[in-house]
Amino acid sequence: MVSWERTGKRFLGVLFLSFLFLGGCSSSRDKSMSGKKGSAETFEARAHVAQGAQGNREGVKESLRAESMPSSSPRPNIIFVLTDDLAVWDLEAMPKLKALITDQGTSFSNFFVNLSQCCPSRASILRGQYAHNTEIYGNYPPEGGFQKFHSSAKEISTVAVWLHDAGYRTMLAGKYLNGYPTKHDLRFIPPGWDEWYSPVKGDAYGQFNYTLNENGTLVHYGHRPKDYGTDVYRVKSTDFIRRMAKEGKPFFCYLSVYAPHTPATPAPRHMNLFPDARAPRTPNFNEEDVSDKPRHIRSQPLLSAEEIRKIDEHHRKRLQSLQAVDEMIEDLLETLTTTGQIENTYIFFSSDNGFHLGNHRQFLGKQSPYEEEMRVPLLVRGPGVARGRQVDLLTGNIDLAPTWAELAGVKIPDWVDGFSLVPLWSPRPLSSDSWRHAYLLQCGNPDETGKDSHHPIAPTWLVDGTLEPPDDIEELRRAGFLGDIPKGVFEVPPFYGIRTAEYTYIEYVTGERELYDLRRDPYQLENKVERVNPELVDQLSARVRFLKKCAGYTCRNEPGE
Ligand SMILES: [Ca+2]
Ligand SMILES: [Ca+2]
Repeated sequence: MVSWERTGKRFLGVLFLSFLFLGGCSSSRDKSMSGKKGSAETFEARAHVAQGAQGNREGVKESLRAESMPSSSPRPNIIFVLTDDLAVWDLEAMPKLKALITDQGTSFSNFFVNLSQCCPSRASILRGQYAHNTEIYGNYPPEGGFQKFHSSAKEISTVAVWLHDAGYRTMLAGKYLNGYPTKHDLRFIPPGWDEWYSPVKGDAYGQFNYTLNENGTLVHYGHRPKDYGTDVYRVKSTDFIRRMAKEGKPFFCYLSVYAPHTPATPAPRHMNLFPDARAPRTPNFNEEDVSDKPRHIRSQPLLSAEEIRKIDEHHRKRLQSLQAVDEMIEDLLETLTTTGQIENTYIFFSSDNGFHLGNHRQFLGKQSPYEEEMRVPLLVRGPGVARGRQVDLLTGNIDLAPTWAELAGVKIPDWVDGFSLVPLWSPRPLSSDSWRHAYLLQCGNPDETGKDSHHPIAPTWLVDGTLEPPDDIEELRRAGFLGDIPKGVFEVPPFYGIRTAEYTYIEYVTGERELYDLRRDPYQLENKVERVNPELVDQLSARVRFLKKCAGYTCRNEPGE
């Protein structure tokens, strides 16, 4: 039997950041940095990419646009299916998604989130910015949450607003931002959304017994099979598609399901599937030797047999909960076909963050800088999208909004940090020389971290049960951990770092660092930071320092590449 405390530590460790001391990161910038072309030529090419979508330059990107989107075509529809906490390996349990999207389009094999947590990632998706520019570093105020996004006026300019203002009909079904809405205004609809179906009360994460704000009207869903959340969001979306097809309006459908987030409730019809499934036993599962790792990992004992049993059980529920999403994909495609929209619609599939299941001795959760948490799938199908192509350039959640803006023919605001991905799936894709060479990774807000050693538990108004449950707190509630959070728990200290084609390099506020040579060590088993040439560490550190302060143009133009 696993002790409450042990399990509690595991949950808390992966779910909460803490406010620790800011470690000093000092190293001088090295001009040789990436070893790639470091010339004005590359800079120019990158500037070109950055500005191509604004339509004020001609060249490669513009010609690619012309090829992929003939100007005589009507503006394309865009559907975004956003799962919650889905990890790359979960796709193996989604055969319809593979047949209908992956095999018919382009998949991005190195697509990362900047911060592996729900609200920060979703804010980055909506605005095309890293967390230091959305200023959403967590799921709860004061670091983040819906309230901060709303009160800091970040909502005034999201991709929904851009597309709406350009004549698109925009619709969101499912999860918006953690902490939405305020209890003073359950009917609030953020700017830019023409249609809105998002939970405001009850147990949306549990998929039953919740209330949706449906365009300003509160509608309760109970515990009948047809109240199952994923199915409800599916019906809202297919109905929206049918109506838009009749009206002849281009549409943007943001379909944000809760699967496979904890508690990973499957639809009743899927409850008995995958009876023998086990969490992937990757080489880093229950990592044998963690002497190379930072203290918060090093201090974890090996997972017990009982903990591994729980991990496998949770994995089965996650896969079961994804079956309704897989069916939803089929229904979306069928609806697009019967309404004549399939040839003019882009479908994107992704996740807001990855998930670990026993990797590096971590029980269940996210937030760490490892591949299982930071890498998520991005699958795209649509007009002009190469079939069966895999793109391995570094891409991420800040690239979605500019991509959709370009597809819609909308000017991308200069402050957007990400790139449009459109050139990457075109017949003549960009070379790696003209693309980014590093993606910023982080947990929390390391540069503003205070001297207090522990992250505060969410304010009581967030856990009073009357609002959409913020996900992490809900996980704790279900696990029976609310009300008595132990001190001194396993925490992921805030960090900044980068993912390049070759390396993951991380600097924690504790002063600890991690460096993995991904070509030789894709499972991140050997932290090499003390064993490589210090010049390499200096170079990577300088790149972290640059990217963590970047904004707009500078994020798209890292010098020295
Ligand atoms: Ca999530
Ligand atoms: Ca190791």
